[in-house]
Amino acid sequence: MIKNLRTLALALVAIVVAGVVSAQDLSSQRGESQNLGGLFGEKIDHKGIVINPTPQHIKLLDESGVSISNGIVLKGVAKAFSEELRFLKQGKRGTKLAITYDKAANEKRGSYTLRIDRKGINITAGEELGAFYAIQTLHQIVKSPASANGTLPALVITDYPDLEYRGVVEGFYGTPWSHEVRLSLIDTYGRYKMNYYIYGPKDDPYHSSPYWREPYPADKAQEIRELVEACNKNRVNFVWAIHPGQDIKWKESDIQNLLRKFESMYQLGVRAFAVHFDDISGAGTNPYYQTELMNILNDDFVKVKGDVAPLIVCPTDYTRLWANPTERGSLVIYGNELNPSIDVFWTGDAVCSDMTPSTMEWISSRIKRPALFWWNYPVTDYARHIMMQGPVYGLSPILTANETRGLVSNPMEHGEASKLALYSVADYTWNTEAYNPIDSWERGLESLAPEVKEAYRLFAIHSCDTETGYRRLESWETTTFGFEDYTPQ
Ligand code: LOG
Repeated sequence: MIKNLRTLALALVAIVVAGVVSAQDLSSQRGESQNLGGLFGEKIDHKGIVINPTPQHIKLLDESGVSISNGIVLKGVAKAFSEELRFLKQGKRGTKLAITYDKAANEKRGSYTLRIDRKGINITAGEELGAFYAIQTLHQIVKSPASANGTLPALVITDYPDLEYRGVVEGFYGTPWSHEVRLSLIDTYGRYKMNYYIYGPKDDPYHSSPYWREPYPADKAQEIRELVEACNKNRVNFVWAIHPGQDIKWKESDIQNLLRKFESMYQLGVRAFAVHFDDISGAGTNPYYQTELMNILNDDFVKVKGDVAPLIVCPTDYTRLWANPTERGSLVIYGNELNPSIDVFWTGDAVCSDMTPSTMEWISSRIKRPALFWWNYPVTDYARHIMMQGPVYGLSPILTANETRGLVSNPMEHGEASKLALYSVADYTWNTEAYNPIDSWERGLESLAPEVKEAYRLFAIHSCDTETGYRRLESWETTTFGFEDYTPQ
């Protein structure tokens, strides 16, 4: 009887799962790379000072630490950051915290120096953004085990981001994130110095067909307004993307429709835009028309407004899997026609694949600029029964801003459960050379679930692989049931 009930329950689950998958079955496009190797790194002893993303340089000073038990006194421009510094007790007595701007120190946008010594806490930054990043670092030092007794370790951190784009593209099929989850994620981006949130959920009908021409209804418009505000607070660029290619008419009327839609988004506070031509068929795929449209949007919108960021475009040929490699291919046409200020997405040798020097070289030489990597990880819209909790790996540690504009991760429709992967995406994009997948993963588990880290880790280590397409190493500490013995059904 019990067995029958169990069989019935399993059958019901199977029906539900089958229903979900067939709603948007992407498995046919998964005849691609089967990567398993490449996971490296080991857990490091951070001596009680845990900072994510990993700073470029940390020097411990040979002196006693700085007490914050009596609170801190904000000096000079630091007063403007009292809200961001609310994790510290602020008053008229205590340790001094000063922020100084030094334009010469701004070779890389967002650079800063944080010095904690007997004179107090001193932040030097090229500009406001660097000061914000220094405060995120300080916050993590305050929460680190080494500071548990109310005394911060004496140290100097000199830091800056390696890549320009560090963030997220909400670009998956399936239920778009809820407003609450988006707001919570945006705070996470701020905490880990990620600076881009590209909004492009495939199943938002006002982003894609059939309603991309229409303005958002009032309640949804209000939500977008709030997302922009939350991003501004967290120094994240909110990029609103449109996906018009399936039914676009290459006529003046649709150019006007696009400009009108952009204007309505501008009114909601949006100051950065992208156009996605992925996953379409028919007339919309024409690379001459695509690039001409982008140039018009650049001339008639971006330049006219004056306060809008450079555009981003996702070509239809966004992967080497089907891109025509020749001089007559669409990517060379992009290279010749597209205004050089416009950034171009690339997903690599396959739809879901590693970011390697060779794939970046392949695309950049055609589009005549470094590409922006759209990383299809930890997205699971092609394997919806999986919860991706493994280490983030497959991202080359030798890539620099010369070879790529940066990387945005396309996460799972489960926003909260994507935070573990995003923790490490932030780590990699800030400091590519120091990136240590295993250590980053261990820190991520600890920071997300400090009270139940071991239980979370046990679950996570056995919940990594997609079982199809972009394979990921799983259960690697298990000796009784080796990964290589597993055969996907
Ligand atoms: C879509 C994306 C989807 C992803 C993973 C791009 C540029 N577009 O094959 O929306 O989440 O694959 O299934 C895609 O990757 N197309």
